[in-house]
Amino acid sequence: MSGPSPLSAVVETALAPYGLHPRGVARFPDGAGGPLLDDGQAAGVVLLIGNIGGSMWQAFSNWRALEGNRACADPLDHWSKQVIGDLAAKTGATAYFPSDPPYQPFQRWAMSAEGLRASPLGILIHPKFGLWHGYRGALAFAEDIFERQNAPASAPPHPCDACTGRPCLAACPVGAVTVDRFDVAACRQFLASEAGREGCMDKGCLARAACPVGSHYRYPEGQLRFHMKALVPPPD
Ligand code: B12
Ligand code: SF4
Ligand code: SF4
Repeated sequence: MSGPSPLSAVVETALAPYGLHPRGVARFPDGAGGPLLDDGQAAGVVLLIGNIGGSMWQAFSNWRALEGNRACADPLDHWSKQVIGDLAAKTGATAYFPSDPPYQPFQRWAMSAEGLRASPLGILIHPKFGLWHGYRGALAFAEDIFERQNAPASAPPHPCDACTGRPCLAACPVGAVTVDRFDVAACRQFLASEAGREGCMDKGCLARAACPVGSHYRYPEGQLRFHMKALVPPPD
């Protein structure tokens, strides 16, 4: 197995205090299919950055508790842009963020980088971290400057293929999660009800919680509530 390239090590070390992790490299030979860099060139490579379980929650909460940050709208996006934007400036990368329109295909990049596949909830499932991981940004570079890890003999196992009973599908109180689609309207309607406020809004998505894979990485309660709040659009 080859060791990390110097840039991988720089990125990993810089992200560690924030509880963020490099989450694999998506490659675009000859720039085909990749995003554009700040200088208009096509990117050759994108390094994904994200959280694993509650890894970022303490650092983010500490930042959010500071006087000047308490009233910040979209605080997690703001924090991610500070941390990952700084790193982009230091490494000469173009930074991309998942919530910025036009939406970049973060999930497609992650599928290519780590061989992950989607669960019935639409969230990509990781064989070890289950549904408890997300993406906070990505660094795009012109050249493929990351060392290639030895390719695994086969794609990582997709946990949903071997899942008996698929408990995530049965756990949603309003049947919003099906194999074919995630019914956003039904989910949001339930979240606005009293049962929804006491259930998913307070404890996190019951369908996500029902998945047995990576339960050790389940988000802490504060993080679960934070993400659920973000799922409900503000009243008009
Ligand atoms: C719009 C959006 C939503 C919309 C979905 C509307 C819809 N039906 O399409 C809403 C607001 C409902 C939503 C909800 C959630 N989302 Co969302 N969402 C996005 C966002 C910002 C853009 C998706 C997109 O259009 N991409 C553009 C296309 C071109 O990219 P793509 O990779 O080629 O396309 C993939 C997705 O579109 C995906 N997809 C299609 N339909 C749906 C539906 C859902 C619910 C999801 C999650 C994905 C998904 O399939 C495509 C192929 O893989 C992405 C970030 C991003 N930039 O990708 C996050 C993202 C997909 N969401 C994410 C998450 C975690 C959630 C929630 C779980 C948030 C929460 N509350 O905790 C919920 C799911 C609710 C639940 N019950 O589980 C994560 C997924 C991480 C992962 N491990 O895969 C992402 C990547 C954001 C992140 N910061 O990590 N989301
Ligand atoms: S409960 Fe089963 S089908 Fe659902 S996400 Fe988890 S492994 Fe996949
Ligand atoms: S948040 Fe609640 S209503 Fe929405 S999909 Fe998850 S379990 Fe269903």
